[in-house]
Amino acid sequence: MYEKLQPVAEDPILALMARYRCDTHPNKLDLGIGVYKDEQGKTPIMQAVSSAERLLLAHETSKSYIGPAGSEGFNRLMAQLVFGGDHTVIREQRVVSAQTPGGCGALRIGAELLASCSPTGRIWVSDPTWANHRPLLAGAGLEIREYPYYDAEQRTIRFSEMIDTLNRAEAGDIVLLHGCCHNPTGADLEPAQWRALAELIERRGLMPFVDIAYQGLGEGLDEDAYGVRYLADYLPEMMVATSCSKNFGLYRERTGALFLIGRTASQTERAGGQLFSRIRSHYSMPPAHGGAVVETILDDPRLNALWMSELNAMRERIRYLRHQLVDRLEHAGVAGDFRHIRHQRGMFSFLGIAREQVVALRKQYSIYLVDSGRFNLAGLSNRSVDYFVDALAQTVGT
Ligand code: PLP
Ligand code: TYF
Repeated sequence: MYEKLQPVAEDPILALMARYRCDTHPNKLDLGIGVYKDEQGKTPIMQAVSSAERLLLAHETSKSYIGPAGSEGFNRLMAQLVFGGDHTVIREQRVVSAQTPGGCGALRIGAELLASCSPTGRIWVSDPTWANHRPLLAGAGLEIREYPYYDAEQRTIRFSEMIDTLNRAEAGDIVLLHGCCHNPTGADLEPAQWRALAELIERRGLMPFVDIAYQGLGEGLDEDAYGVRYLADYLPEMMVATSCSKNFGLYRERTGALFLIGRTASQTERAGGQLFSRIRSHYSMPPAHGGAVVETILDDPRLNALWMSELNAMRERIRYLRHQLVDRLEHAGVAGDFRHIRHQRGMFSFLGIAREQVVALRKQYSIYLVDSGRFNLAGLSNRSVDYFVDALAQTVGT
């Protein structure tokens, strides 16, 4: 039976990670996959996470099933983290939460439910967007359309073109938005742009689906949630996918959450039933461990403070590296305009170099970036930034 199956293209980002692991160059540099690294190039377990795991090991009493929604405590605390403790949607009981296997699980289940109720079955995604959005959303049966987002020449958001395109979307169409730290561009909407977008979404009868996978890694936990909180305030309905992979460093534990917001408490509850039914038919229920770690941290003032200080340190290191890199590129006189890297947010920016130059960096210097020229700032260190700048000077010229 399997002989009928055709070979399939690998996930380009995961493939890059595998190639990096096999590379033996002493100065090899992984700026590909979006994983945080420290000054030593390691992705450490956060101390708050290790402490929570020790507590769980000492006090956990059962591994029995928990149910399709996952842990009630995790869901409550995550809704507070994303929306803010006293948000209207929480007070009015207009949010149903589900613990999911990572942000990917949340995106897929959200898409499954939306595909069954959107009258058009269409979703608009930014051009460009995270490559994984396509299989996750189209796999659920949604038809994908693109709205203009990033101007690679000007290194700015094409906001008026984005608005013009979405103004032509049909009522019932879904719009996927990156809550913060846009992947792959690093270019985020400003508060005034979120407000204009909310007005458009309401006027056109569109359904927002916000993917917020990097809360706390841009400007701060509250600042990064401005857009998602504003939309939740302004609009009657929406869907939100979040992830604990980056801000809790729980990547392989597959920990995330999906939030469904409805018009009224009773409608939300009914839609939630449908959501849990989709979960049952996909994977029955989420893995427990990552969610238990997050719940333990968010529920304990001491661990919560430790986690926030670790998260702040990660964010500040990325911001420092953004400035370090641009300072050194400018000092070395590397050809090109890199100023956008200073003020963009999160792990990623585009370098703005050609694909051949990306390939040359990989072949000649063992420096790994995604073919588009997207690179992960958190993969750099004080030590490696000079190697990177020298390699760029050789590859693109001065
Ligand atoms: N959404 C975006 C834009 C991402 O970059 C990621 C991943 O890193 C995710 C969602 C979800 O990731 P995970 O499934 O590992 O939580
Ligand atoms: O864009 C990235 O690098 C991260 C990590 O299939 C990632 O979002 C990449 C590919 C993938 C899952 C996670």
